[in-house]
Amino acid sequence: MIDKSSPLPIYYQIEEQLKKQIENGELKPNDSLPSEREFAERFEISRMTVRQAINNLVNDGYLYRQKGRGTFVSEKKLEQQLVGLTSFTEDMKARGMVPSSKLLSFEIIAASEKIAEQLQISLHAPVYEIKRIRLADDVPMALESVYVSANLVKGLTESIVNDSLYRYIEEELGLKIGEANQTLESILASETEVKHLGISSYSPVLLIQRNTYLQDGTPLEVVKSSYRADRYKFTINMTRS
Ligand code: 16G
Repeated sequence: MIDKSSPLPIYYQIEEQLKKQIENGELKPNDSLPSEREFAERFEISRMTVRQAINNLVNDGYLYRQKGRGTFVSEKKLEQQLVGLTSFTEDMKARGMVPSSKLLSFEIIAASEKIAEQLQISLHAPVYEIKRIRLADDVPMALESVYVSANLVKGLTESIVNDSLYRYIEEELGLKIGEANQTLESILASETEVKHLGISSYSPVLLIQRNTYLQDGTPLEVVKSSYRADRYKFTINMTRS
């Protein structure tokens, strides 16, 4: 399986072979990999070469290591198109997964200067602060904090936000969601994110900040979400003008 006379480096050949096995399902999520020593013996190559291939695959997210247990195949990342303005519930249902939320906090607070400015409401006006863990098929995917004006999004309850906020806003309140601005950046997970997302310390997370507006331009929500970088991949389609 390894061609030592090929101009392609051996570590690269191993990487490509493992990737192929992961992509065609021969190796499944959470399958364990043979040890570096077994690999090296099987292919008659140095352990250094095996380590290089495995390190690259770990860095690219195909494999993960567990201290004292070995190396395993990662779950496939969810691909999320950055086009339509969709809700978490819609995104998960569209891929046949069951969305759910674990409510961490739900309260009315007085708008801080920053939130008041973004929602264009007066300082200390009532604002719902909703903190949820968003899960797909019972696996935590993101930690999300949403701020909406209590005078605009009236009558919110815990059971509504345990279901879908966008569904309530559109179907029950009849408000028309128009557009959103969003930024996406990579950060290191905080202790809270590590705890609630079940990821290891020092993992990266994808921080998304969204400001959503109604069709008439009224600011609707200010959102901060941390998505698991090991489970999410965002895709964008671009057209050259
Ligand atoms: C998504 C949105 C968030 C919105 C929520 C509504 C991002 C980064 N955030 O998580 O802005 O509040 O969906 O979801 O995409 P829901 O209708 O399922 O409650």
